[in-house]
Order: sequence, then structure tokens, then C-alpha cells
Amino acid sequence: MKRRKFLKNSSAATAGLFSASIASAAERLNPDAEDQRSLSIKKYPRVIATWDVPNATAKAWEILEKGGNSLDAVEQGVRMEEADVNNQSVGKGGRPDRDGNVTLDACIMDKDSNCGAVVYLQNITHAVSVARKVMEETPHVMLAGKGAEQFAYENGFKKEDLLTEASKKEWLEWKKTSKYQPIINIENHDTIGMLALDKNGDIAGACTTSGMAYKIGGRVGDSPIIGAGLFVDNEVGGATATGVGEEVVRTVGSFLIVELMRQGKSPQEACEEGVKRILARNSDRPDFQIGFIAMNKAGETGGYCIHPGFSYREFSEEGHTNTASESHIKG
Ligand code: SD4
Repeated sequence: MKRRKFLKNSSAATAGLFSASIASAAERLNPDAEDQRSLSIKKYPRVIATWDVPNATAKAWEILEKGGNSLDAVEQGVRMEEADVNNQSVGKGGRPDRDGNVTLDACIMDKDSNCGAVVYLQNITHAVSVARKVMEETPHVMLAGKGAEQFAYENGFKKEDLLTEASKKEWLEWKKTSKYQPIINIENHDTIGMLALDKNGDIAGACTTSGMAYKIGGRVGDSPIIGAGLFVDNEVGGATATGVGEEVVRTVGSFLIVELMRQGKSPQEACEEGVKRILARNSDRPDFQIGFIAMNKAGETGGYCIHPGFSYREFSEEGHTNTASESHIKG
């Protein structure tokens, strides 16, 4: 039986068991399905990233447009933010922990589910590239702290002081009260999670951050944890997160969103469900921010957050846009 006919027949025969949304998602995720609608949905190459990071998405697009692969696109894209000292949530210039140390978390994942991560990395700007080296040059997935730093030096990365004057000044000011109280959308904004689909329709993702400002020394968030801050599955799509990492870890947020897409939800619906899952565990205190973005294999995208203020950048043949994310709590 032809695949499309099977989908139609089964939904008619077992209404309720095989919902229309699952049928349409199955078609959406199978570009080779005999369905003109799904064939017409092929919105790639495309890159999407958390927050308004035009330099990062433009860099990734430059690679995708030339036919480069999604892994190079996400690595080179997020490196733009790591190098930007004015982004105080990523790489050089990131806000320090409570002791004044800038410590970075990053991960990367490719179309074959290979992945690499570094956590609590100091003195190296491009944590994402160290993560890629871990993925490609070692039998491991994650390196931490001194071991990660040593590995980076052995692979040619240079030692740099990541604490800028601006971040140092803010930290010294913070020390006067020493109150750990992340502020929605202000503190830590711009942690970058990026997903790219290349001309071949292959997906990759990267996520990099200096983590929550003034955290306890040694704290690791969601961003470098595969499944939490980032997850891609080349059969389905990808998702990545920003915000208070502890909450994303508790729900394995990005993996959850990819699995919801596998079950039939659109990227937008999956992000909304991911945020609602987190809120269900925090009904008494939704006073923190989480933002998710997702992209499926057709290049359809979505984003959702708890509080207004989160946005995401996309670059494709349709143009370069910054979209204000819908939020659970209205402004
Ligand atoms: C963390 N998720 O370390 C990161 C912080 C972040 O926007 O994304 N801020 O928890």
C-alpha cells in the first residue's frame, strides 16, 4: 500500500488512535512521502539561534549558503558570540562565578549523533571548538575543568584572560551584596544555542555559555549537557535552550522537545509543551526565564519561553529575521 494512502486509511479506521496531528507530522518528517504538501515543505538550508545574535547567524549562513555542512556552520556561528566581549554570557567577556572566575560550558552535536562537551573550562575563549575536538579526537563525550583546559592547550588553543574590565566591575559591585538572584532576560541573556540544516538536509547543533553569573564555583548548567541544553536527531530535528539551566536539566528539555516532534508535534507545539512541562513543576514560582527553540527536518521552526523578552534569529533564503518569541506569561 502506498504510504500516504496507509496514513489516510489508518486515521479513518482508527480515529482517535492515530491522530491527524501524528499523520501530518509523519508526512512532514518524510520528505520522500508521496504527498505534494510535504514535498513543498523543504525550508532549508536554514539556521536558527537563541536571542538576537545577527553576527552569529550571518556567519553560519555564509557557510550554509556556500554548501558547507551544518556542523561547521554551528561551530563558526557560535564562535562569533564567544569572541564578542560585549556579550557577557558567552566566552570572553562572560560574567564570572562568585569568586571572579569565568568558567565556560559548551557542547556540539552532529548529524550522526556524535557529540562533544566541555564543562567548567577556564582561560580558553572558544569552548565550542574544544568541545568539537573532544568529539572528533577522543573516545569521550565530555571533559571538565583542568583536564579540559589541558586538552585544549595540547590541541593548540591559547591561554587568555576571559575576565574583561566591564565584567570585573559588575562583579565587584555584585560582591557588595553577594545575592544570587538571576534577573529575567537581563542577567545572562545571549547564551547561544544554534541549530543548522545544510543543503543536504543534515542537522547539527551547538550551545555555549559562561553560565549563570555569580554561580557557585564549579557549577555546571544545562548548556553543555546533551539532551538538556541541546539535542539533535537527524531523523527528526533539533532543539536548544536558554535560561535557568537547573530547570532545563530537570526535564531533559531539548531531548523532550525532539521526542515530542518525533511523536508528531510541530517545532512550535513541542517548544510550548517543553515550557509547560517545566512550569508544571514550578507552579509556585514561575519567576525565572526559560526559552526553547526547535527546528525539524523540513526546516520548520518554533520558539517559546516563560516570560516575554526572549527572541530568536533565523537566516535562510527567506531572509534574516529576529522573532519575538511567544511567551507563556503575557507581557
Ligand atoms: C545556564 N542555560 O548556565 C545557561 C544560562 C543561560 O541565558 O542560558 N542564560 O544555566
